[in-house]
Formats: sequence, structure tokens, C-alpha cells
Amino acid sequence: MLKSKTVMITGASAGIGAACAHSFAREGARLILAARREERLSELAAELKAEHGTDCHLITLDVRDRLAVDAAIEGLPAEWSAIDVLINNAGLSRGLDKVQEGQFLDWDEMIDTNVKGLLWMSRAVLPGMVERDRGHVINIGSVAGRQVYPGGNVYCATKHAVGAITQGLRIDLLGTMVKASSVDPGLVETEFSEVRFRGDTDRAGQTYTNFPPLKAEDIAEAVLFCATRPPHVNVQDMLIMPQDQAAVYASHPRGVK
Ligand code: NDP
Ligand code: 8X3
Repeated sequence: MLKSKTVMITGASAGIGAACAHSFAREGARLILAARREERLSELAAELKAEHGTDCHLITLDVRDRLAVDAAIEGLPAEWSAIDVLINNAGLSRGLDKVQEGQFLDWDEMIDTNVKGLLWMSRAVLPGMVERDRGHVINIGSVAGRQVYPGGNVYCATKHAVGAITQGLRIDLLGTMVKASSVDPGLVETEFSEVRFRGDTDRAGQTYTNFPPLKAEDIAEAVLFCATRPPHVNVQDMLIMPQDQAAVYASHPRGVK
């Protein structure tokens, strides 16, 4: 079903994005991989070529830069320009400050990446999908888009926005065969917490010691499931949690061996 389909993944240099690249490559897709860390993308593309013979087109891109996003999509070589699936995965959190103590630059970074970056990407790619009357935008939301936890304020707000944008997209795309989905993970062990705590690996590591977290591959397989339904089926949203995490503030402290 994905053989020779063109799939674009933002934030492909790590975590869930890189895992999606592996899953979609395994199924025969050709990949447009975007992120800021060029070297990581090159390493990933070399791995995918060796493992699956995957053709990759790499774009060094900061999704916060609207003009760069437009230029990247407009500048795609003809053989890469008809994107079948866009996975809006690039995202991050910064800190766990209370609003009354919040850092303006952290707020800017989360809102500009998680909300505006996702919108710039969608706005650039969707007209082509609508014109071709096929395509699929899959947004990586979060359980943080359904609940709010202490210190989560702005990050949770950005993920609530992702949920609203996906619902809005579904309505806007009615009458076309273009799909929109939101895949919302609970706790996944990636570089996410290292970024949130600005390289404090000890603190980041603590995030994943209470119970076995999800793996990036678990989410990649869910994204793949969404992307491989028949044309009349649109998985609108999907919440995937670790077995021991029932809600952002309700988990079972089983520990991790
Ligand atoms: P990682 O930190 O491992 O990966 C984040 C990816 O986003 C990196 O590839 C990074 O690439 C990219 N990225 C960040 N900012 C930008 C930017 N401005 N422009 C382009 N790319 C950017 O985290 P995850 O894999 O966990 O996160 C992926 C998504 O999953 C995020 O949207 C996150 O909110 C969401 N999520 C994560 C959960 C978790 O527990 N880990 C749970 C629920 C949702 P680079 O730095 O090279 O640009
Ligand atoms: C990331 C999951 O619960 O750490 O979206 O915010 S959480």
C-alpha cells in the first residue's frame, strides 16, 4: 500500500520521527526527511538505504521558519513534489515552570514549533494534496493534548491546539479524499525529556524509571496503521498509553527492570 508512496516526516532526526522513517521505509515508501540536524538525517538515510534500499530526500529545516518551510516545499524536485503522507512530528517541550514563573523564550519555542510549525507545514503541503484529491496529514499530538499536568501549561496548550487543528482539518477537507489524523502518545522514551530539561540527562532519565514507557517504535507502528487504512477509512485520533499510565497523573509505579 505504501510502495513508492512519498512520505514526508518532520523531526526525523530522532525519537518518534526516526522510528516512523524506519517503519515506512520497511513498507517500501520513499521518504522526505526534515529536521535541523543535517548529520543525523544523513546517517538515518544511509541506514535506510542499506536496510531497505530506501530513496530519501533530505531537507535541513527549522519548521518555525515559515519562509524556509514554503521554500522547501516549493523547491522540491519534481519527483518528490507529490507528497502522499505528511507526518507533522517535529515538536518539543521546555521546562515545567508555573505560568507565573514562565520563561517567554520557552513559550515562544514551544508555540512556534508545535503549533505554528505544524501549521506552516500543513499550509504548504495541503494545496497539492487537495488538487490531487489524495493524501494524508498525520499530526503527532499527545495525551498532553487531552489533559493538563503540573507545569505542563504551555506545552499542554500546544498539544490541545494540535488536536483542535486536526479536528478543523477534517472539517475543512470534507468532500475531498484527503485524510487527517492525530496520533496521541502517552510517555515515550526518546530525547524529549533531555530537550525539556536542556541536557540534564539525570533528570531526564528519572522520567522513565517509574514504569516501562512506550518506545518510539510503538508510535511509529500506530502512525503506519493510520496511513494504511483503505480510502474510505479515516482514523481521526488515537490515544496510545503505556500499560502502567492511565492518565498523565495516574500511573502504577511498577519500576523498570
Ligand atoms: P525527540 O526530542 O526525540 O525528537 C524531536 C524531533 O523534533 C527531533 O527530530 C528534532 O530534530 C525535531 N524538532 C524539534 N524542533 C524542531 C524544529 N524547530 N524544526 C524541525 N524539527 C524540529 O522527541 P520525540 O520523538 O518524543 O517527539 C516527537 C513528537 O512527539 C513531538 O511532537 C512531541 O511533542 C511528541 N510526543 C512525545 C512524547 C514523548 O513522551 N516523548 C509523548 C507525546 C507526544 P532537530 O533537533 O534535529 O531539529
Ligand atoms: C509528551 C508526553 O506526558 O510528557 O507529550 O507531556 S508528556
